[in-house]
Amino acid sequence: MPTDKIKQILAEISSATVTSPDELEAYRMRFISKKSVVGELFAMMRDIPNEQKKDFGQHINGVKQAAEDKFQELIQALNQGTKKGNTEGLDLTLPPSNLPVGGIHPLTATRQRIIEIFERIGFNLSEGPEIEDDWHNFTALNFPENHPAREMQDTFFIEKNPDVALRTHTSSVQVRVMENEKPPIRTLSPGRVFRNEAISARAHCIFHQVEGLYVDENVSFADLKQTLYHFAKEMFGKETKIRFRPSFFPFTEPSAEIDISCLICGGKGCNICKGSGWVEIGGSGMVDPNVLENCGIDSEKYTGFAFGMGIERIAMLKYQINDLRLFTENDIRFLQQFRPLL
Ligand code: 2U9
Repeated sequence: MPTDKIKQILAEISSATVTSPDELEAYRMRFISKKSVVGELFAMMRDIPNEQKKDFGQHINGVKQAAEDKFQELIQALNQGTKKGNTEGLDLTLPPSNLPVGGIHPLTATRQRIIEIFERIGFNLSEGPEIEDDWHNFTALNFPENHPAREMQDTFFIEKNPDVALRTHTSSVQVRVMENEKPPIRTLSPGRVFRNEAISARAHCIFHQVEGLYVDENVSFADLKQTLYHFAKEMFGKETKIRFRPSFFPFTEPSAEIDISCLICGGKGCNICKGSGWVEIGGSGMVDPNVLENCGIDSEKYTGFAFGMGIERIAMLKYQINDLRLFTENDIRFLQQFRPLL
């Protein structure tokens, strides 16, 4: 019987002390865990002659008990030490290690950058309700009575009431600004909008828009072009070019879609811009005089330009994201890519 080994382990157990959780864990590993020295004693059992097995068994059970009793004693001593303020070796000024660091969501970062760019050239921010009435979402904006956007399949109406709907654009916020303020008006309205669409890689029923409005005397299409050119260069880089394609919206006349030169190929043509060298970032135009009048602004004296962009679209171009659903799925593998580098 390995009596010497047993004696030596018992002596080690009885003299053990710990001053930190790490030392307590080291004790547990040496005397309690499966791979401990006590575990090794149990493994020796099979080589002990049968007539000594009972005696040896009693001895090693005693060692096991002593190891466990001592373990409880050490836990208590360690707790007591901490309660009494025994902080020796503990540096409370050290920063915590391995704290998980979050990142800014790409939509938030994009919205913030857009706001920053327009605020620096004199636009203020305006907010308004997400649940809107027909006047602010459609009628004031010159939508004809029979416009398809007013249909149930395009707009979320609340309790089937045709006068209460989730706003389909943030232009409704700017109608409210024009109703309540006198020109000059230079305002930016970012916010959530809702359209009754099937969710796919390119469309969602809830998305984010930012719309801009500038109303004053002598505001011209040249001002619109220069403002959006400035935005494009600030947002996407100095070399970015911009072009306008004629379009139609009920609330602007003339209207134009805004393209920027492709960020990937610089305009040469690639699969992102489908070979055209241009990618669309939003729409714009001169505010229709009917809209100014609907909001109590004299269209003989004042003119204005307006523009709208999808924030998701801008973020997708900026960060080369190819599926809109990634923004809302909260997949940590996607979000982690926007963590700050430490
Ligand atoms: C007022 C008058 C006019 C805002 C404008 C657009 C053109 C436009 C789309 C871009 C992509 C919406 O998110 S999107 O689907 N927007 O094309 N928006 S002009 O015009 C206004 C706004 C307010 C009072």
